[in-house]
Amino acid sequence: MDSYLHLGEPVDQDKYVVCKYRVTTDLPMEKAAEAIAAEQSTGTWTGISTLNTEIFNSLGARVVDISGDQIIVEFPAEDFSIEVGAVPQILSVIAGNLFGLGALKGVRLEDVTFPKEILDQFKGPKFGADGIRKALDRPEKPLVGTIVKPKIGLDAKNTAKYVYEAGSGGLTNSKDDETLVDQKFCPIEDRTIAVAEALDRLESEGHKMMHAINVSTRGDKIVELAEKVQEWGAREIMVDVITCGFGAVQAIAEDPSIKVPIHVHRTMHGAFTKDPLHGVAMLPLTKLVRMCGGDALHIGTLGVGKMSGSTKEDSNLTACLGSDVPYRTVMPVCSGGVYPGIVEDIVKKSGFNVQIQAGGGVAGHPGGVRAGAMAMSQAVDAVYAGIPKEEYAKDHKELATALEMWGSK
Ligand code: RUB
Repeated sequence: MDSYLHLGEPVDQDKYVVCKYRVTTDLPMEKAAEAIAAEQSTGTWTGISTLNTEIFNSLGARVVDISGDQIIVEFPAEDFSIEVGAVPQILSVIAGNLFGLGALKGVRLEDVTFPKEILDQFKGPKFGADGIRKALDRPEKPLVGTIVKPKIGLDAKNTAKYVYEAGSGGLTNSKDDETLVDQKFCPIEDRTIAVAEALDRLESEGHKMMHAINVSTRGDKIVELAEKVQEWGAREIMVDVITCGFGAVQAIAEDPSIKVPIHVHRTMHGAFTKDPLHGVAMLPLTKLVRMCGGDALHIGTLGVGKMSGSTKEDSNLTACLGSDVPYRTVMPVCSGGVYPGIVEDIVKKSGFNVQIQAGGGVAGHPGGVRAGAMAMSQAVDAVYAGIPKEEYAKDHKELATALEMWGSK
């Protein structure tokens, strides 16, 4: 049988799923790359009598480039399920057993591109960034939101009160946090109804706002729960994509009965995105969320907020907004340790097509939630108008208080 190494051959993005891995190993890189290509396609740790040339040539993965610790492996499109949009099987190929190979100290999936025949199996966002903007009547300015804090503990009435105050302070978005779904202290039905009333009240006062209700639950119940919260008045649904699975986002997005956007939280991603030498980078996950129909997705704070991250997160932004795939764009959400003083920095990196949200950076304002929301809105207004925040704060006292309290970085 031939080798899995095809170094120097052109990368063929029309016929292959092309993956970029970063590999740490004591083996010669060619051997390590071959081990990955073999394990993830037609081989295993030893030669096998059942593998013939026809199978090897048509389905074997091909290592087409090795540069330093980075390797490019392409997988024939035929290695992937003909079942429409089957992410579990895709992940088993591109991000499966390879992580456990004992001969490798570390492997990280950094990027992936899919050929058209696979992209066409997916539908992408039903609303996307533009749909969310349209629903909010906010065509251009960055969206500005909050995560209701504390993340657990408020009852339905106080959650709705928080949302109302946030909206009356100018926020366009709010959301449940990742650990709140349907607990005794805040049943999802009561919360959804109370929040819907708060949003209706805001709308009757001339302000449009969305709140994402977290429906993250077991696979056989999640679409039903999404349908229920929609009936109870939810204007946006939230899904924790890593804990629920990509199929959960896809099932909700593709269900014709669901007529509201999906906000995708990525809790637990740090378990495999954080180590620069092992795991899966956020970029491939962002691409999969877009394919599966997420309308808004957390992408980190471009190296600025509380969760670790780096300017490499720029590529997540591009994966949300780029025009290289046949889907609507996804609203990138910068979240995690955000407060008014860093909004300018984030927007300078992200551009205006972004949702910036703060939990502690709103609820921690000494003037309360409404004042905190005003400070965040003012920070966005300042950068949108091209006015330095310190200047803007001179006649916007909520922003001035926030800058004084938390500073700029
Ligand atoms: C926000 C918060 C969110 C993070 C998750 O609260 O904790 O769950 O955005 O991070 P706060 P990421 O504004 O008080 O920090 O989006 O990076 O997954």
